[in-house]
Amino acid sequence: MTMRFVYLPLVLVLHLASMTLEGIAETNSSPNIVLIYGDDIGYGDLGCYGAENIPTPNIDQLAKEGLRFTSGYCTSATCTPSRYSLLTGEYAWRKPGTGIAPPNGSALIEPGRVTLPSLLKQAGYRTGIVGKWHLGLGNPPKPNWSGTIKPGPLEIGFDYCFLMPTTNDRVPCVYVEDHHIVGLDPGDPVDVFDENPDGQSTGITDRDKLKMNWSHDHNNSIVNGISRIGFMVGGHDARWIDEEMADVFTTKATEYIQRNSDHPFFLFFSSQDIHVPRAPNARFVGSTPYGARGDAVVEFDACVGAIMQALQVAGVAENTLVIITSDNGPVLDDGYQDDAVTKLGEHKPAGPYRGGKYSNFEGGTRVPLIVYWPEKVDAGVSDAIISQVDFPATFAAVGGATIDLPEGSIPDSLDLSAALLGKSSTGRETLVEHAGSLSLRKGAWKYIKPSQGPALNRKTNTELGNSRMPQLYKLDEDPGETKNLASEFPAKVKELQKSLAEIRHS
Ligand code: NG6
Ligand code: CA
Repeated sequence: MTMRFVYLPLVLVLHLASMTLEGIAETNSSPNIVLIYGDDIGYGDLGCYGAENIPTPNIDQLAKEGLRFTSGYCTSATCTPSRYSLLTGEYAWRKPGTGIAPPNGSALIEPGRVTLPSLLKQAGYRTGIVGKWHLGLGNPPKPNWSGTIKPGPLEIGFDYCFLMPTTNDRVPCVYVEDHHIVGLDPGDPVDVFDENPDGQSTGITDRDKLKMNWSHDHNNSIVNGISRIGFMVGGHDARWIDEEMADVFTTKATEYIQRNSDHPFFLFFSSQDIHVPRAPNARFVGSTPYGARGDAVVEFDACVGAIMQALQVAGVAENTLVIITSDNGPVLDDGYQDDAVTKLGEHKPAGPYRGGKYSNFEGGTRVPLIVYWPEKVDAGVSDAIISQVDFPATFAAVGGATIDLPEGSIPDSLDLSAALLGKSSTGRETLVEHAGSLSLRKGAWKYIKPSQGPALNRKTNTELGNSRMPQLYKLDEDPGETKNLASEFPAKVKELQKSLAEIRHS
């Protein structure tokens, strides 16, 4: 497949091809693209990013033979907005209502909109997602859980989905394949509520019977011995077993690869690891000194190994672009008592960075980013700044998408294919980071906009980076954001404030 451009009146033209990419398109049929997305995996959680005592041999191997980024970012310090940005190419903070989606949340991405999968579909790809969704399903007031669940991924460009609908700590605890709950007995329909509808036992009434105790919230319906956020009724035969989830997703991903190996495909493998409740399979329990949190990273690594194996078996490993990254930074106690805090020891989940999930500091959004494509990407380390909001334009370029974009499509997405594939060391000039406030990174400088939010998330013990005063940090000299230079460099503060305002209002 070759790269084609269609210039139509009244369409935005995405500037896709550098010479290098045209070269790729000439010599190569479109690569398969496999995006492996971790949940809450921090910058410092993988061996190749400095973690000790967490064996991640599969990922480390890809990092060694591929390209490892030091400035790869998700757009936001929580899941739903990061995923929204990744799929739409629009910074989520532009769109109200894209915060953490509740159990009954409706579809957040409008059907028919140009998205990462729709662009690849247009380029002739088959497009599938396996794993966590958390971008809402159905129309208001709530998804038709026991009927046809739509709109969802299939209405925004995926042609196959096998989903965990929200998060593993939220109901409903069932899998959804295409438009239906898997294994649902029609005589035992599923429904989901904010309030306890039937006086069922909960994490509060039956706390002593739980297999994993909660620490805050997470004390509603009990499924598989673990209490969750929200109440579900029905679907007893369809309920998942947390300890099997990674295997279920890996099997579905492997089958997807096998089914589509004769055709270019895009697979979004969206793992539940290492989000709470962390319940890795018994095979991984005890494989790190850090309890379930460390063991879940090892499980994630094993999923990566299984997917690479499936690509080998299908005979497509050489011409598949594999990207590994995460949806937000790390957190220890996110609602369950699972030893993540007590067994932390010397481990630094965010590496050298401050804060973590929910934080404006770098720990919130600077995440691992590894790119592996044996045919095209040389081994190395890149300091180019790349955001996941760039994935739609970038993957479209790699996949040779015909670009026919209605105005306003993927508005914040830059084609950084040359940087992603290691042909250029130049990434984004400016990057907006999103947590409680907004921050702007420009080169080594980072400005955090003043906000009224608390400095500390007391539940998770995360430094949030909120301050009523402007903050300015020089990340090359002070990666840990310890020294606020705002009063020393007022002109730099002004410059970054102006850039941020321009981007916000563009
Ligand atoms: C928060 C939950 C947290 C986690 C998060 C979503 C509370 C107090 N905390 O609201 O446990 O579920 O939502 O995580 O309920 S994310 O990675 O999907 O964004
Ligand atoms: Ca997450």
